[in-house]
Amino acid sequence: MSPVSRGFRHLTRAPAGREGRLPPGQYFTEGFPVLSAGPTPRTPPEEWTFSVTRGGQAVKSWTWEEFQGLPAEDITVDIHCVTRWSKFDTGWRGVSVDTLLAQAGVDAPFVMAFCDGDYTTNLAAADITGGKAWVAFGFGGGPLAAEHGGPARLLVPHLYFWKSAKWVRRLDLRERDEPGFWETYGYHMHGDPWREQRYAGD
Ligand SMILES: Nc1nc2c(c(=O)[nH]1)N[C@H]1C(S)=C(S)[C@@H](COP(=O)(O)O)O[C@H]1N2
Ligand SMILES: [Mo]
Repeated sequence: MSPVSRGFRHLTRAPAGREGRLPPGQYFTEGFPVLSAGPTPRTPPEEWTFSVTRGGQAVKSWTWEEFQGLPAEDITVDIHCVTRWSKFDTGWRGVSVDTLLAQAGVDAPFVMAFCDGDYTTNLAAADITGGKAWVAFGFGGGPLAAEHGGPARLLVPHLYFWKSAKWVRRLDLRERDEPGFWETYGYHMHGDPWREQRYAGD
C-alpha cells in the first residue's frame, strides 16, 4: 500500500507459543519496515507544536518543550501493518491521548489526525481513548527516528498500523467520520486486524 517499503525480508510464521498473537493473514517479522507515502518531513523541535482542534477551531496547543513536560508512559505492544507484517513487543514512550484530550477539555465521537506531509487518517474517539492510543516520541529507549515518524507519531496498536499517523501534529475532533488518506483509496474506515478489516467492505 505504499511506494516506499523495505525490510520485508524474513517474513515468517510466529515463533512457537506466540502464534496466537498473529492476526489472521499476518506474518511475523523481526525487522521494522518503513512505510511512508511520501518523503520524510523534518520539522525542527523549535517549530514543532501539537494541537487539538474541534471542527477545525483551535482548542489547545503544546510546544515541543511543553509536550515533553506532559506525563509520559512506556508502552510495549504488537503492531500489525495491512501489508501483512506484524512485529511483536515494540517498545515506545509517549503521552496518552486521554491526557491530551483531558487537558484540551474537548470531546467528540470522531477524530481526524493531521500530519506534516499532508497524511491524514480517521479514527473513532472510542478507539484512541481509554488507554488505547498515544502520541509517541520514543522508541526502543531512544528518540523516535524520523523515518518512523519522529519527532512524534500516533500509536494506535490495536488497529492496522496505517492508523498510527507518523509526524502527527494535530487531532481534529468532529461529529462525523470522514475518510483520511488511505481510507479514500479504499482502505477500511475502522481497520481492526483481528477482524481483518483491510478494505472497505471487509
Ligand atoms: N504521516 C504518515 N503516517 C503514516 C504513513 C505515512 O505514509 N505517512 N504510513 C502508515 C502505514 S501504511 C504504516 S504501516 C505505518 C508504518 O510505520 P513505520 O514506517 O514506522 O513502520 O505508518 C503509517 N503512518
Ligand atoms: Mo501499512
